[in-house]
Amino acid sequence: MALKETLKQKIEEHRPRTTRLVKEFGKVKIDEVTIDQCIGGARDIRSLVTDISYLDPQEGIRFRGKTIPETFAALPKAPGSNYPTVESFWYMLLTGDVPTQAQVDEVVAEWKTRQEVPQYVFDAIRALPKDSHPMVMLSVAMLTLQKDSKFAGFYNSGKFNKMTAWEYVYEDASDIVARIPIIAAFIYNLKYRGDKQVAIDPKLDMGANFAHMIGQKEEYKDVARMYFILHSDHESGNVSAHTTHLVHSALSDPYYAYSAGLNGLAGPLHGLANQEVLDWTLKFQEKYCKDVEPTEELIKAALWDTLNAGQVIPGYGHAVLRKTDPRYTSQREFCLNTPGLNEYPLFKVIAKIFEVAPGVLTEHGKTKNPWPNVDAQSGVIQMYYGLTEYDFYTVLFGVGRALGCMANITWDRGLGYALERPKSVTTAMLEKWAEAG
Ligand code: NMX
Ligand code: MLT
Repeated sequence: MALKETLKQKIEEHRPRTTRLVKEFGKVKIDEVTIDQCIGGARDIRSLVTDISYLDPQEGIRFRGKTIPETFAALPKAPGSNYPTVESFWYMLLTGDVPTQAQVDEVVAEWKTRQEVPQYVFDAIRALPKDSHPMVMLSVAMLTLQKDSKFAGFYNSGKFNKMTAWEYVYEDASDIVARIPIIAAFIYNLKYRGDKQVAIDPKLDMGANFAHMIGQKEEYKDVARMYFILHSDHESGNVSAHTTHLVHSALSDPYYAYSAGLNGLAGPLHGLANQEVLDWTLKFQEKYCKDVEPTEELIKAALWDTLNAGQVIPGYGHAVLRKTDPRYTSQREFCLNTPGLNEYPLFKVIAKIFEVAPGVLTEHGKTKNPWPNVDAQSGVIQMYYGLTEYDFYTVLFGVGRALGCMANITWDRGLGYALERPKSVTTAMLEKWAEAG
């Protein structure tokens, strides 16, 4: 059965569960809200539902119930590779099932039919100032594509129907995940390779084709596959996924929704942290260890300099996680197991920071989680493979994150999730409740 048909069956099977919960158990309490949560970014309040992934504070992410090692082990591998294709992962995110090789081949073939990016998208990107941040270019590209949204077309057709609306989200979502690596490669080539554009290779899967289009070597194909899968989803409350969900809840189409999600990803406390990590580490190397090995003392001094200047240590801490991010561990293992990369001086610095930073952050005493997150380890791999333009790293994150955000809003529509509209209160109300205890 084709992916869309399987998904249709899954959504129809799932709908009665959601209906029953609302009708029969709608008033069962699952949480309560305190004043500090209300002022402090709604941290930990249980108020979103997704089955695509779940983040346990101690264990880290599970995609459709699978840990990262389980995910990589379960999915069919790309030809000649130890890593699965992004397409196979997309199938699993959407359906919850591990696809057969034949099902993967179908998705790879389906994406090929969706990959052609209209010329007006490239024209719009070219019209931007050349020194625009690449995340601006990616976000603008999403908005430029909006005029051809199939979901918006369905909404405006006068035949809009809540039961089938998800099918049009699926169409836009699939177009976005198939096209976003092509757009990202265009941006990369425009900004950093003197506009040397490379045509799609129709024989390659998504990750391999991205590597091909940005002029990368063979080994980078697995880096791209691993990177996009690891960055795909982190349950629903993170800024990019939540923004995408929120915007789509107004029935804004997937292009509007994901452009908004990307704008959130571009913040330094979220996806831009991968760029910040590289910037911080290279400046540290330049200032403290031009001709010497990075010692524990030097790293401690640099960390304290940053903290004393009132800044955060990029790549460390997390709103939910309370242990080392398994996405960090997975990428670290990739580094340790890759000859050359495991001896790369920048990897040694990153590894040394991992030894020192948690202690310093604990002594500093503010962060609830002194351990590294995904962004602390992703950039060094890119640098090693020659992708040195680190202001591009959040675009890579955005390509991966499209998978999770698009799978989520397809299901949002399938299950008819409501317009998101939490209630706000005033400070005076909080003060009154505070006095009343
Ligand atoms: N360095 C210094 N201080 C920190 C750090 C850090 N890495 N992490 C948290 N704190 C501070 C935080 O600023 C806050 O200070 P204050 O009370 O003065 O406002 C205090 O510790 C308590 O914060 P937490 O409750 O531990 O963290 P929160 O949930 O608010 O924020 C992050 C989570 C991820 C925004 C925060 O840890 C951070 O800023 N980390 C550095 C940026 C980063 O790596 N972001 C990427 C996250 C992953 N991603 O890809 O999105
Ligand atoms: C993410 O991948 O979205 C980040 O780790 C941030 C989060 O989960 O809040």
